[in-house]
Amino acid sequence: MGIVGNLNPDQLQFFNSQGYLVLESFASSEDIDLLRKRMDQLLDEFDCSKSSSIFSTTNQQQSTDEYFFESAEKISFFFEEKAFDEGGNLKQPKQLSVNKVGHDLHGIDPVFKKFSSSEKVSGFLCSLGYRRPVIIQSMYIFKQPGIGGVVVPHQDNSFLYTDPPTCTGLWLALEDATIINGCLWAIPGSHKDGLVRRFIRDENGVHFDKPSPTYDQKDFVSIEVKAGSLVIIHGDLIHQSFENSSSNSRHAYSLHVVDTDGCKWAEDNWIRRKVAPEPIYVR
Ligand SMILES: O=C(O)CCC(=O)C(=O)O
Repeated sequence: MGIVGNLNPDQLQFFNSQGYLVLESFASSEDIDLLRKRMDQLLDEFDCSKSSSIFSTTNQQQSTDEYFFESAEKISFFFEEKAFDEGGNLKQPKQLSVNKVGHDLHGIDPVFKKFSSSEKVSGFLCSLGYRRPVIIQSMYIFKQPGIGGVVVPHQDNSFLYTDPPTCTGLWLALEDATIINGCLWAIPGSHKDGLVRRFIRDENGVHFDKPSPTYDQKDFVSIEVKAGSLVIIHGDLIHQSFENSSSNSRHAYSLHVVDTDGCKWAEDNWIRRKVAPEPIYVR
């Protein structure tokens, strides 16, 4: 079957000028139900006595360990920083303690794989000009009630660099995302200023090659969306999310896509896969 782009000119124009685009009702309530129920099962099966890896964007260097590196080709569980008491025990059930699950749900789990490689997704990647796109990582993000951690301002191209940069984030709301429960925020148009810094993996672990600039919070706009909406995020767009101090979670499924035609994957990215990911399509 031929590949036809499914973004209209107005949508493309918005994406090109603002650096993001919201596709409302992208996923049906059945899609959402399937993904959420599957995650419930994965969490039930997860033995949290065997891992206590934390995910933190404020303390990324210290919390990046072998468990994190190996997660590139696994389904791995990362806890919220505030999930533990002083004795190192979970303060609440594991279901309310996990920050995210990643980074190969799309490659390993049949339910997540089916959604991730669906024609809905490939259609707009085609509109965005991808020639041989691969999903390079996936994350189920919980933003847990009360303890859901902040995600500091960043650009996705910093973490998943190709030369030239080709990363796009696809962020699917599995619950309504609001200012109250920690929705995404972005600086519209910031993708036009290019990539600020890179997250490098070397023999000593990981580090950023430059310090983070200081951002003026007044420049960010909130991206409040209903469950089922997909937010397409340009790889150079500065975006963030705040802590969730509300009593409602804010689940999301996030995919990151890069091209593998016409660009080169950087060997010093944190992800080093033994098995190259399959393209979603080849143009
Ligand atoms: O879900 C969030 O709060 C942030 C996600 C994000 O920044 C990303 O997927 O690139």
